[in-house]
Amino acid sequence: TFSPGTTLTRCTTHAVPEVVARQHEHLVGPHQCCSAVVQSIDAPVESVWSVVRRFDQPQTYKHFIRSCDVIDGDGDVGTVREIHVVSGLPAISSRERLEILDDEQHVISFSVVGGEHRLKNYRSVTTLHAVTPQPKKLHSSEEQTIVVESYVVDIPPGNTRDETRVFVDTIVRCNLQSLARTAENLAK
Ligand code: A9S
Repeated sequence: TFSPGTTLTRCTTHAVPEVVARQHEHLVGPHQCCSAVVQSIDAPVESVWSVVRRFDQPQTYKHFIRSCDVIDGDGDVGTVREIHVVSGLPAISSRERLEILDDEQHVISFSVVGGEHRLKNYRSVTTLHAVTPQPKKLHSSEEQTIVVESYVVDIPPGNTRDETRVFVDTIVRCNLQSLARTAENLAK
């Protein structure tokens, strides 16, 4: 995985606090690209986390996933799932390993370890951050969460860095917008 030209890259392009940026550093090889998507959600961090932490049920908010089976493990780090994808994407299935599940810091990370698709060596890190409400607005319904999701992936043969980023950013943005709707409805 270490090859000449591999750099430790901060994948957050947005201005995020130092503690957040540090969680989104990835080793990025010369034939890889990385990026990050930020989404704000009108729901408390624990509501959002209750959805995000379910490695066995990504289809709750990831609408490109048709089904998910746990192949190995019980939901802790090392658990492997196999997802099947809806039609219309250049993919059939993906095998994914849970790398980080931190219930205190609200961090989840998985890596792609197989499957029939073009995103080889995909790895993402998702972190949740509670937005401290203004003192006068101290109602639970007004608690907000910021989600930061960064990833690194091999640039597929025949594609450019930009094409890869546009493709993956679009999927991640769709997932996080759907996560926002899901968590906001839970909080109601
Ligand atoms: O599932 C995620 O969190 C993020 C992404 C980018 C997933 C991508 C994907 O599952 C498809 C949606 C099927 C698209 C994989 C691994 C490959 C694709 O081509």
